Amino acid sequence: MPKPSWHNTSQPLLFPSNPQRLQMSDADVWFYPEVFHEVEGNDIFAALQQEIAWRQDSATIFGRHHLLPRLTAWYGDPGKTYSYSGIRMEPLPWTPTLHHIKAVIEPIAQVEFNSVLLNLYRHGQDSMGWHSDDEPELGTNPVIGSVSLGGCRRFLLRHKTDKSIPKVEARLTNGSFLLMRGPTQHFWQHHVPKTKRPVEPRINLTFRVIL
Ligand SMILES: O=C(O)CCC(=O)C(=O)O
Ligand SMILES: [Mn+2]
Repeated sequence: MPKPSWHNTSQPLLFPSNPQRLQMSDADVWFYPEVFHEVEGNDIFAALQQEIAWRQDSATIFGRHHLLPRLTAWYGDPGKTYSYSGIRMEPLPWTPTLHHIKAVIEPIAQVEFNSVLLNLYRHGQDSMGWHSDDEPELGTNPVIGSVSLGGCRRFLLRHKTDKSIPKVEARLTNGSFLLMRGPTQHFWQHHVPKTKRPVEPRINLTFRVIL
């Protein structure tokens, strides 16, 4: 199988593990169930749990501070600052584990990422509210490369304006990779709901290109 060129971003994705294109209008979303095998996924999870400087941030909503229902961290190239919900994050330098993950997913995404937001969902009550990854520093059509490790959580997408379009659900399993690109962030929001089911902790990494 020919290797995709770094510059040929219009090509469909040629890489491993049975990619599935999610059936969504106004969007370009691909799911790769097993970019990392289960054992490697577990090892990477353990390494990240140790080596990442996890922080408990709070967001300010209507003047009140709320703890985010998850731990977060921001890593990337120097100067790639990221702001959301009133939180400004300076990047920490790439770790060897992050370098490894980045090297695996970049040929799939055909993009060179320069930063990553990490989320640690400690238990089923940790979550992520509805949002789009559409901050101005991500440019017009952001490419978001999302790696999931550890416990499996539901990931839901809903169209922003056409309420007749049903929600789309993916189960983000250990070692999986979800790629969102093209107009997706203009038209769709996504979230990770809380669950009462017992779930293992989960780490999600969303690799991004900050302009
Ligand atoms: O945990 C996930 O799968 C989603 C994370 C996410 O949407 C984000 O970091 O912007
Ligand atoms: Mn997001």
